[in-house]
Amino acid sequence: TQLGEMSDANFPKDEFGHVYHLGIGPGDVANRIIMVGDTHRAKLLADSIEGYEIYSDYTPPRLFRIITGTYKGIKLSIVGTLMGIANMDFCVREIRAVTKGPLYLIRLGTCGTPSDEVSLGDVVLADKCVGIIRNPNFFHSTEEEKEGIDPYIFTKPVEASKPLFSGLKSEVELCLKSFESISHVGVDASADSFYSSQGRIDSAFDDENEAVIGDLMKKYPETKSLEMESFTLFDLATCCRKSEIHAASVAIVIAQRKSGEFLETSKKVLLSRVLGIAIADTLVGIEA
Ligand code: R1P
Ligand code: URA
Repeated sequence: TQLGEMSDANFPKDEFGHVYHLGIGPGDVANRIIMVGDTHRAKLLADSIEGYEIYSDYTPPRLFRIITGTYKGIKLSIVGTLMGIANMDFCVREIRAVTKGPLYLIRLGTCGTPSDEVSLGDVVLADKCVGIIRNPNFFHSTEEEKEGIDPYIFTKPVEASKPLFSGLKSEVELCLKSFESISHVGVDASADSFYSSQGRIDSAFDDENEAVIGDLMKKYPETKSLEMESFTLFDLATCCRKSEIHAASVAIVIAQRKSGEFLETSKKVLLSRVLGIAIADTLVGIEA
């Protein structure tokens, strides 16, 4: 893709309709999309979904990755979104800007779990998401001002698209039948940091985060996953005014925060491949 000169400071596009950060234009991305944070996982899925015929694989200068092809005769994209709130925001808004009609977005992520009911290598399907935000006003206040200000803000929950969630749940349960892994339904908490707002202790920074996971579990006892993008995806999907966006999310548990264990890479890769196929089947199974 050759990007031209951008115009319009409000929503920059070039003369071909390419958007500024993803570098894609009309026709370059499908309305059914698998979203992953890791661009190598995007390629791994594209290579693992048998019968997926890739017709474009684009990495813009900002290093997102947009793979588009057909699966079972239906146009399907796999997008490497990179990590965090801002990157998911670029992806959802710029994909919305170059597509027409309903969008179906399913995120396949990795996550930590704060729950002792969930094991390494299990899978969490988010029926709703909350956000955890490190509150700068707390850290830049005097001791006196800090009274009544919380170091972390927990948002209200935002729900997954019900039909997409239930289709995804069936496909995920089916695909895990021959594995040790179990799928759980729960609240996903998407944090604005892998570290501070996920309760990781880092003596190099003033984070005041010893209580953040306990406070989260008090407020949302059904929390089963901790990651960094699904809340933004659900938030924007439900706030979209231009046609509908249906969003759902599933994550592989790679960090058990109570026991301190971390999943080995080969298991993460195997589960990614199997879940990628389950998500592709969910997306092409939708009657749009
Ligand atoms: C942090 O390691 C990253 O892993 C999780 C988090 O949401 C964050 O993006 O998801 P991905 O594996 O999809 O990137
Ligand atoms: N991704 C996260 O954001 N947190 C984890 O603990 C693991 C993956």
